[in-house]
Amino acid sequence: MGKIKDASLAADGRKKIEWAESRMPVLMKLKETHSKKKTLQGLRVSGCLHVTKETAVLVETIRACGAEVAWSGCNPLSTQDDVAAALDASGIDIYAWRGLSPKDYYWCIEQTLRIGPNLTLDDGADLIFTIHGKLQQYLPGVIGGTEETTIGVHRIRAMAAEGKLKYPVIAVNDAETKSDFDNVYGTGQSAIDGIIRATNVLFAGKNVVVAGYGHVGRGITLRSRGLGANVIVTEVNPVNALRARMEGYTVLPMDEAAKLGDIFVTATSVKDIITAKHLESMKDGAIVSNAGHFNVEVDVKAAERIAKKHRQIRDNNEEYVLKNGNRIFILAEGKLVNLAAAEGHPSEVMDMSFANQLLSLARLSKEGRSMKPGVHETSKEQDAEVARLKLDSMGIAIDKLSEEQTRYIADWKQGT
Ligand code: 3DD
Repeated sequence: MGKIKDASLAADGRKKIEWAESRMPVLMKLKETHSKKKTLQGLRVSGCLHVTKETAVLVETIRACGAEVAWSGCNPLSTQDDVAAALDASGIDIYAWRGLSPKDYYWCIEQTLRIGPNLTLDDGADLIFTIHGKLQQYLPGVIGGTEETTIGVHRIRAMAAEGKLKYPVIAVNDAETKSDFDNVYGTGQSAIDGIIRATNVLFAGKNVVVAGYGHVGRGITLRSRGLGANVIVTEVNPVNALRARMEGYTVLPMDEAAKLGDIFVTATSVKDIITAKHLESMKDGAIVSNAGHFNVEVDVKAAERIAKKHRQIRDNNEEYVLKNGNRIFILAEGKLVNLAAAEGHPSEVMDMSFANQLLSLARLSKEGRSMKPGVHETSKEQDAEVARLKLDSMGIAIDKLSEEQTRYIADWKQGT
């Protein structure tokens, strides 16, 4: 049906999916409820999101809820080929393989749109970009969409601001039970996982430079410090920079930090954060990586231009020997290191992100036709539902306000 790398990997992929299912209790609980109700019955869903074992659980949940599903990856290096094979073997229309060319990347997205989606699910907005551009003929059938990541929401907001967005899109990324957990604790662990798999570097005693102190930067700095590193933060946003300083991290401009860093991780959603001049001022042996969605934060082309020579020294690890003799190691071709050099976030945290995805698709199936084109937020009630389900799955009970306490909070007359 679709196009994958190697069908013989299906059995291995199925075991990885079963592993993920065992650690995604919230999504599995929602799957039980919504598959009985056939919440997405008769709808066609086109998805563009990293093909990992966790995404496979979401894809099979969407199908169990009655939808027809077509899927592609959202980064050339993040597809787990055994998982893609398992999805293909289970009849999912999947177009994804690790290492595909930019041309094939968009070809895959286009194949998923040919089912004529009623709902789109995106991570980085490349699918939304395509259906509003080359394949506009599929727009009329779309009820609405969702967006998984920070930069994707930025792009879609920019489209909406120019009046270009033709259907409602729910910003799943902005749900508290997504960004406060996936972006912080997920990336905090998975980015370091990717760096360690590609280098086996010791973090303790090293200067780790983190560019960007948003949700993702907060996670990476937290976990780097936990491993004994000395953390330096670079920022353009004065409030985020102040937060980093008050958290005890050194804050410097990148021009200064580049001279001190042993390990660099960019997490800004902006292009050209680490450029040729930074690479040329780095110490011999510096390790450079990106944790942002798009591979624009580290100027890899500049590295190729200024290096005397370069070679692959380990999986997902390229050594660049500069004219000054220093060796710089760029990981995963400057692509998102957590998914390209490791497996992405752990299942336990994707559990909440994808619970928000499913609940948002369910909301669109009910209300989407009456929602205006534009970016819509998830609700506080949805966050509470996801958090409650997660706490239940962890066996954690919490307090409940008494009626008297609820009345007190609502009563403005009671003062000192
Ligand atoms: N992302 C990170 N790990 C992932 C995984 N294991 N499966 C699917 C997607 C995964 C990226 C997303 O967390 C998305 O929230 C993002 O890019 O922000």
